[in-house]
Amino acid sequence: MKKIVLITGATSGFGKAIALKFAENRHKLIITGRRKDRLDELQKQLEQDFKTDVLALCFDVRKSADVEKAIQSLPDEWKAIDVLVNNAGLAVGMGPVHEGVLDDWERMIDTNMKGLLYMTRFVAPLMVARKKGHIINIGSVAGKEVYPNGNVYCGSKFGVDAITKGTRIDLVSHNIKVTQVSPGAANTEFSLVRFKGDQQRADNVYKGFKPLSAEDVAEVVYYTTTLPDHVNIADLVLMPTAQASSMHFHKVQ
Ligand code: NDP
Ligand code: 8X3
Repeated sequence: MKKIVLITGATSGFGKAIALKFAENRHKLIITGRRKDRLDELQKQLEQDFKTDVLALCFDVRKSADVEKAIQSLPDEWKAIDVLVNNAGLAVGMGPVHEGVLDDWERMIDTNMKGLLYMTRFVAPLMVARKKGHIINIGSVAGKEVYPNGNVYCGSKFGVDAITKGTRIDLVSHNIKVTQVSPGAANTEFSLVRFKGDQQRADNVYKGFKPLSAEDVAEVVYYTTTLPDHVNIADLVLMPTAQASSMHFHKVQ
């Protein structure tokens, strides 16, 4: 059955790969992000390569009024969202808490926690009304174990972990699946964003081992949507084989 799948942060990394994976399987897609040029390009690619219906919505998940407007603007036939992938997120900076940059903290908390909450707040009622749906939150190993200098990013992902559990409890009586997928190190634009455009520093993160790819994560996210109605993956942690915890890597230089 064709599903309507809404993916936040589809302009890059996991979100883009998840969009491609669902399109490959002929589902209808609502792709979102802030970079309109990338959204337009992806929409064209998905429509051409997979002949699937795609709707692109350009907005910032940190702005609750814009999130509400975007969801309200959906034509009725697109409001029957089957799967919401709350993927948009970022790390900004990395350093000890006493030297923390307040603006970096705001961006992480506002995007990773509040943005995810706004999306859920405006999409979940549509699912509740239909008595079906699946919300997939992208957490992180950083939401399972804190690592040095990761303080606020880790905190925001521990927040995602708690919000996912709470959402699952609140929506269980409405027949809505709530899943968290928590990846380890994956080579996307994540580190480039974290290190504010320093490509060399970003590349160093993935030196000496084979990180996850965006496609690896997309494969797992897609898998969680292929199970029978009565089966829900509550929490799934995936890491590169060369990673054992948020701090332990087997690197060969
Ligand atoms: P990328 O930087 O490649 O992608 C991040 C996406 O989030 C982009 O599409 C970006 O779109 C979107 N985004 C960021 N801020 C906003 C915002 N305010 N409003 C709307 N969209 C936004 O990184 P990843 O694909 O790696 O990251 C995706 C998710 O996975 C994040 O939640 C991240 O924390 C998590 N994660 C990443 C891991 C990794 O090692 N890469 C591991 C574990 C979890 P745009 O800029 O166009 O708005
Ligand atoms: C991203 C993975 O380990 O860089 O969430 O925090 S990590």
